[in-house]
Amino acid sequence: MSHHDERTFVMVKPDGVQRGLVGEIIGRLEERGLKLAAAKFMQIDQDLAEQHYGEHEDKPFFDELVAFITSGPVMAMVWEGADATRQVRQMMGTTDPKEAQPGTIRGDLGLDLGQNVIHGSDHEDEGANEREIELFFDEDELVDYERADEPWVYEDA
Ligand code: DAT
Ligand code: MG
Repeated sequence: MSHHDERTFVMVKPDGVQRGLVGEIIGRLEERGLKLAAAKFMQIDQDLAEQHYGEHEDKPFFDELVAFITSGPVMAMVWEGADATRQVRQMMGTTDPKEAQPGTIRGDLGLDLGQNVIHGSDHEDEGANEREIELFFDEDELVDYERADEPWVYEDA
């Protein structure tokens, strides 16, 4: 694995799907130079939602969070690239879109903490990216390939 093979789990949440933002979000990640490694348009069931948000099970907003993420289809994806987990988090902006910087996905596309458009693995939570990828995808669903522009994104590609 080269240094630009880090993978992270990204999901357009039900509000983003309903608002027609899937293409916009995929476009931003693609244009950055990140590489799509897997994608699944799906409906999350209760069990998967509770596992995915397990770290929040004791929070007062847990039930609301699970209800929201199961309320409609999501676009679950794996994106790959240098420092991918942290870079996607920076592109997402802070959790509350009202505090997120303009230029970020949440800062440009959202206004409500409970409907903040996108999920991305937390780079401050060691191994969260791999855990979340495993929860949503089988190993054989991850596609390994070269993007034609890689030498123009990475100097050492
Ligand atoms: P992030 O999605 O930025 O990783 P998180 O993991 O702390 O944020 O929380 C998961 C989701 O839960 C978040 O995207 C929106 C919701 N959430 C977080 N804090 C909340 C709060 N205080 N009240 C209601 N919903 C909250
Ligand atoms: Mg989180």
